[in-house]
Amino acid sequence: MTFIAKPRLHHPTLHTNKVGFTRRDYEGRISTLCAGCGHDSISAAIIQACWDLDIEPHRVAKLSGIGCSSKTPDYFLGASHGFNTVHGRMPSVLTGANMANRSLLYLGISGDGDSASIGLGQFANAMRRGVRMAYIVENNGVYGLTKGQFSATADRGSKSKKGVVNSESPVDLVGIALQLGATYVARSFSGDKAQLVPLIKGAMAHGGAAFIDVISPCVTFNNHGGSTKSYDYVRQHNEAVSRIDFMTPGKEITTEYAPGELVEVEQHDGSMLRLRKLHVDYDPTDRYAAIGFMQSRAAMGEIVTGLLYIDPLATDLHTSLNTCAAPLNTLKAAQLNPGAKALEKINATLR
Ligand SMILES: Cc1ncc(C[n+]2csc(CCOP(=O)(O)OP(=O)(O)O)c2C)c(N)n1
Ligand code: SF4
Ligand SMILES: [Mg+2]
Repeated sequence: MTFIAKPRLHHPTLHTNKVGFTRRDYEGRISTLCAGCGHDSISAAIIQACWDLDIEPHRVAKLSGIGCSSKTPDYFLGASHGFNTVHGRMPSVLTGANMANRSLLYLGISGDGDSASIGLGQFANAMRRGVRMAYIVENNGVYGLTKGQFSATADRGSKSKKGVVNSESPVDLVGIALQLGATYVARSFSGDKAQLVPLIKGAMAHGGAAFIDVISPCVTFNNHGGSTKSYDYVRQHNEAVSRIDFMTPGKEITTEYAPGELVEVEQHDGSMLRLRKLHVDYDPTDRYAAIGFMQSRAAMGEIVTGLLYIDPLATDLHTSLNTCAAPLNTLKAAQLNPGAKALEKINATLR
């Protein structure tokens, strides 16, 4: 495996954020992906979002599966915790880590093959359980790493690089996330950083399961005329439901004078999502309307992007399981083993 070491020297005048890090401190190794791969733009958006949010890199745990997309955590947040799992198994490893230590921010990175093909069951259950995380699928409609076979998100009728027509129906991860109870659901495009960065910030600050499907063209195997995941196709069919700003708590809220209605949605940590609706009748807090809107637009050949659904009062798996607040590795022996009397009390409730 090849990788090029990045020079560690920082220019002394580089601007630092509130927690004292430069933007370069949020970078990783130099990418070995194909030049122009959409996945690299997503890495850049994650770097920007975490730097803007003043997140200390050691507070983030980034987990992924297998694929070109799942390689990308090596290219951002080099000082964060990382775990590259087995193909399609990232959600269960992330769930376990989250249960053991809720003090970290969990970032799940996956591909369409990783989450919609081999890992579909894992993806569905992580959404259903409400694991608190920002789960990003870098969706190119193919298995890039294994040379461009159709993945389960490839649209029916789309063509492979060699002209083979896909005859199977696609898995829509956004639809599944909405149906199974995810409390923050968005779709974006790797080529639209202005939309993607605030969506990632919102997901990182969200109090439950946040999912972002990012269409991310594979320039080597899926960027031709018959593809519905190419740069040209997505640019021509992109239909944004909202323009989004993210405000960190305490920051002065500036006013914008753009036309259209403005909705402000408070996140669990007090930060504010400001949605400038482009469709005045679109309500991002109505789960069922979001499903209907997305499906009707998909039938017209449009790719709906933006924040599709948010539950501002979201809770997570820790709340439903009533787990202890402290990370398990900080518990003392007496807390882990409270003794015979406490055990007798528990047993009494089960008789
Ligand atoms: C259990 C298992 N099955 C199959 C593979 C082979 N494999 C590696 S990556 C991959 C598909 C990756 O596709 P995707 O998740 O869409 O990532 P991309 O490369 O397109 O970013 C496959 C099938 C594997 N590594 N492990
Ligand atoms: S094969 Fe496709 S997905 Fe993989 S790095 Fe190259 S362009 Fe990106
Ligand atoms: Mg893929």
